[in-house]
Amino acid sequence: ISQEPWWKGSVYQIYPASFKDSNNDGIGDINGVIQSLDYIESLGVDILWICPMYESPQIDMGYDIADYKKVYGPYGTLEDMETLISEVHRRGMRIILDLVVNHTSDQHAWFKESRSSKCNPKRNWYIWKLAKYDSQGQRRPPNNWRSNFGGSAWQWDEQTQEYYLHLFCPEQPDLNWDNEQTRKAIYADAMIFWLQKGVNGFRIDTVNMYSKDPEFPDAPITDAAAEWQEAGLTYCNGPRMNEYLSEMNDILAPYNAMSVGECPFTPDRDTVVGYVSSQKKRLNMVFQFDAVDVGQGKVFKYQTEPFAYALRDLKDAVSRTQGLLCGTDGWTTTFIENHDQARSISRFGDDSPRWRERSGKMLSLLFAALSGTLFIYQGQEIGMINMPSSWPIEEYKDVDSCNYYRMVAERSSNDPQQLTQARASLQHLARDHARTPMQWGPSCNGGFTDDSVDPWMRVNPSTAEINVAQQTGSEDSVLAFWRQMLQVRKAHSDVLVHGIFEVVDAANEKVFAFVKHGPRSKALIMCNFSPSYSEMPAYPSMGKKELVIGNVAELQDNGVARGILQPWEGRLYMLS
Ligand code: TEU
Ligand code: CA
Repeated sequence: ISQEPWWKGSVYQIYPASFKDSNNDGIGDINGVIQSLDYIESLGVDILWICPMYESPQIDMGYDIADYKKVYGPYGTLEDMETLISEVHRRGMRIILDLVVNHTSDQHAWFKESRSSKCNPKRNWYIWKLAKYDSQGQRRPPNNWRSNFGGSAWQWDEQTQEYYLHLFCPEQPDLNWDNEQTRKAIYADAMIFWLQKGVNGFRIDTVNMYSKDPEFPDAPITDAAAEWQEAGLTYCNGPRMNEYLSEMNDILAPYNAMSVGECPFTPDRDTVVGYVSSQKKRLNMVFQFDAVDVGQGKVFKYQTEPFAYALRDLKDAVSRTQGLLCGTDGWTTTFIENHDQARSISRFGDDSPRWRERSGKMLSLLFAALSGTLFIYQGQEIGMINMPSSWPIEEYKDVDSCNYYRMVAERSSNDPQQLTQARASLQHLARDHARTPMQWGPSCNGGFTDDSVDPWMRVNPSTAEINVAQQTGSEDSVLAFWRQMLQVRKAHSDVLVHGIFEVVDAANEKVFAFVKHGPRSKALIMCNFSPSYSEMPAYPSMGKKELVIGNVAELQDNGVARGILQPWEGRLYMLS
């Protein structure tokens, strides 16, 4: 298996602002990552993914880049990045960066030029359009698209009297990929500059948004009461996507670099297969949103009450992304957390003190038994959970959360009941839950920064019980389980990393069971998504059945003989 491409290994994702503050200014930094490399290596991961650490006004936590070739001051310097790259390599691991090139910051020199006048040579580097006028003569944007962070996706520019497109914040203007000069500049600054410094590839932000339909058509109306419509299906996967991805691949290939593209709003399997097929040479793999979208609202992701979801939906989501390996030459990914998602234990497990460890281990067992490249998000390996419900709304810092809350306030004229509901939705799903500082130890700032300092986001008080220091010394911690699970994954990679997924007893509302088919053997995985005892689904297996790993100690297990799973129990058997 050693001739396998290295990018089929496991990835650990780092959010620099919240990982480790090495100089006690309350903000995580590159040095903090360097200091933690032994810890990261000890998990058994192969690749580090560093979220944006570039120069940025931080309107969207660095996904608004002002200079691709500079490092954001509070995070460190270019030299720190060079040290990080070589220290990662010295440990036999690889490092990938976030490539955010659908948009820049409005503070990027390119945009400053572009907006300065209609005849500036960079005018065409962004997407500028004339206003429309309605029957009353009112100025209107070119179409009805809603931005990902709420409001119109078009911003009026007084100086030059045109609108520019921003699929995210107004401070994140979309680049015009149809302009070849722009693409060349993107490749030079954002890709080649870093590849030459030794980075091993990129996680590519919103990769399927680069090419837009040149007609910029209105999106279908899904929310009749609203002015702006959800438009993802309209603006994603435009006509020149494949061309652009091939071009990017030509940049990456000489460096043997990895590419994983974020691919929201793509229900069509053939489109995805086209992106990840190895023979087509576009992307190595993509992140599909199927699993992390389970339980989110259809019109607004936060509008979901009640917060229940059907286990069937999670099974279907996993089946779809795992299915990319069936009958194709493509590759896939497996993950349930990242910096844009609330904590998985709080969403899909049970974050009460009684069950959080066990349900966290069960989720680890499930997602690390799936095929594709595995992504683990910082803090997931110790079972971090959502922020406490007692925290006031002021503790939410994410632009998406803040915009959503403000929208509800405006729409309802501050109706207390609706505000309470919005608050509850954010408590369940906000991106902020992934962004509270990493919990290294039990002290009040969790060892992320000195206790005398005010960290940029408040440390989750659960750090008293959920932290690296405590779990490092314990054999049955969530951390120990993840390490073990990563070993199991490596030892049985033909089945767990490469195997073909088959769901068992799909209709079962409590147990998520599946088989992974490898060339020589099979694995059977069973996870009880409920706080009560559940029967193991029947799976006819002739030969030997060996329990490889489970999250309930054998000794206290008296149910197995009767075919019973304990609350939140997960088991992985090898069948031969
Ligand atoms: O996310 C893009 C994306 O499609 C969404 O999941 C987005 O997080 C969601 O619509 C917001 O609620 C990427 C990054 O991962 C995210 O952090 C950035 O904010 C975004 O792109 C813009 O660069
Ligand atoms: Ca710092």
